[in-house]
Parts: sequence; structure tokens; C-alpha cells
Amino acid sequence: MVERTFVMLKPDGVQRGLVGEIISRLERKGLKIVALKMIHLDRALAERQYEVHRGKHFFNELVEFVTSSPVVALVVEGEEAIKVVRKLMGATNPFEAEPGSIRGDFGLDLTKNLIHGSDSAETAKREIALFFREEELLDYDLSSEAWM
Ligand code: 3AN
Repeated sequence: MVERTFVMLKPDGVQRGLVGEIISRLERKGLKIVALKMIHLDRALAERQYEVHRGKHFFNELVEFVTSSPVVALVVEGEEAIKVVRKLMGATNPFEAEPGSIRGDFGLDLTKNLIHGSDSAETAKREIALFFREEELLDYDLSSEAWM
């Protein structure tokens, strides 16, 4: 099933110059970028994004981190996009993330783990709406689609 999912390249990915590398991996896999922007999250938006973690011991550290510097937010589309992006990301803990995954190749810290991707269809819907207006999500054909 063709799905859309929300992806965020966290401040460490931007600061380390890995934006191109990470987006390139999503593109090379065959995912279509349907929205893209760079923003500096404020505390309110970060807290809403990570609502499910409110009250956990790492919540404050997480919010401080994602608001510390700009992030790149995007929506990508493709077959099973939610699961596919999670696979490309690798496990939350970079020590467990498989080599070949983004966190497995570039991460060494549980909070600074480079990338966020929605974990379910409901989360994707909620997170996309949090970051993008409906008219910012583009509908278009990629000429490569027929070859995927
Ligand atoms: P994922 O990003 O793989 O979906 P979640 O949703 O469980 O993982 O966690 C959201 C973010 O919270 C993670 N990306 C990570 O930065 C941070 N996080 C999760 N668990 C911990 C933890 N035990 N200690 C510090 N940070 C954590």
C-alpha cells in the first residue's frame, strides 16, 4: 500500500553535514519526497511532537536537543513507506542499529540519533499535520516510478 510518512533530520544530522547523505538514501530507496522544509522547532512544537514521551526521564533532554538547532522536516511517499523508513533508520539505540542503516552507520548516541520517522499510520497522520499545511504536500509523478 502506498503510504506517506513524516521524517525529521534532527539537529545532529544538520550540524554534521549529513542532510544530503540521509535524504539521498531515502531517494535511492525509491521514496518520493512530497514535502520538505528546514525549521527551528520551538519548545511547544517539540513537546507536541514527542507527546507520547512526556513524563519519561529523557523527555526534557530530548526536547532541549531537538530545539537546539534547525531540523529538516519532510514527508516521503512510497509502498509501505512507514516500515521502509524505519528500516532505513535502524534501531532507536545506535549501538543496536545494524550497519547499513542510517543510525548504524552514523550514530553513537541514544538522543542524538540523527533521524525520526513515524512509527505507525496514525502517528504519521498526526506528525504530518503538525509540521505541514495540506497545500504544502505535493502531488506529482516521478518519471522513475515506472522503473521502480
Ligand atoms: P524512534 O525515534 O526510534 O521512533 P522513540 O520514538 O522510542 O524512538 O523515541 C523518540 C526519541 O527519544 C528517540 N529518537 C531518542 O532520541 C529518544 N529516546 C528514546 N529512548 C531514549 C532513552 N532511553 N534515553 C534517551 N533518549 C531516548
